[in-house]
Amino acid sequence: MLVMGILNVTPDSFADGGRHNDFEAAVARGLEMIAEGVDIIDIGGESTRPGAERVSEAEEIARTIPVITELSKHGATISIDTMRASTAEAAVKAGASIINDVSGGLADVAMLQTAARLQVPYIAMHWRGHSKEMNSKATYGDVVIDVISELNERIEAALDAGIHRDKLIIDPGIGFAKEAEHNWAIIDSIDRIVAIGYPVLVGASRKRFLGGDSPDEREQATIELTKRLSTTGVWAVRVHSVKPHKEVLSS
Ligand code: PMM
Repeated sequence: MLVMGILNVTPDSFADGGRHNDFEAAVARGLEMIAEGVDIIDIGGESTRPGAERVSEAEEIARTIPVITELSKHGATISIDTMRASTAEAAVKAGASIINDVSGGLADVAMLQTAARLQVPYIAMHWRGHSKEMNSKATYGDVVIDVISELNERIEAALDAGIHRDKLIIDPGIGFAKEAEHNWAIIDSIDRIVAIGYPVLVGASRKRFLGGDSPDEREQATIELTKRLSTTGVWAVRVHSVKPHKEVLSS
């Protein structure tokens, strides 16, 4: 299982407190992740925290592109965490080689065709709406069945837009329009998401449903979860701390 390291270049990221919000700090953290053996660095300039305001395209590009340019010089495999086709395209030109779209093509009508044209791997996440409205959309009949069916719709849309089958990766969108019970139900049935037949990415790192009273407790819970997922056929986990995850995977 691969480890995707999170590099949020945002001043308001809930999980890292915005510590990496400037270029120098972001590059330093990226280099540290490379030294720790990260497989993919996921660079994002827009917070998707519940309730978060959107940032402009210009701001998103200004935050992410210089960091991508610099870290790609060091041989890192980089994904761009964006819902915008324009940002995705600028990022790929700057050296990113994977598009990570939390909206699965729903936020920007140009995204799927852009990903198809750029011919890079495309991660389609299960998503029901922007951060400001997603908490009100956490209603499911059977969450696993509903997520699978909505992911299948996004897979169809991606294939129709010309994304090659081999370039598609799916993600159940832990914490996006989901209550704690929904997140756990998906994790308990992750084999059914894997059975859809595409590589699966899981992003649960330090998210609220993990419980715990401190960031430290959530970090421990994240590492436990990585260990659990490593035997399920999941392709990669998207995590804040690289080293403990690499360690738990090699132990
Ligand atoms: N979660 C966040 C941001 N991007 N991308 C994917 N593919 N999957 C996720 O679960 C995901 C994501 C929000 O978490 P963060 O603010 O800690 O980065």
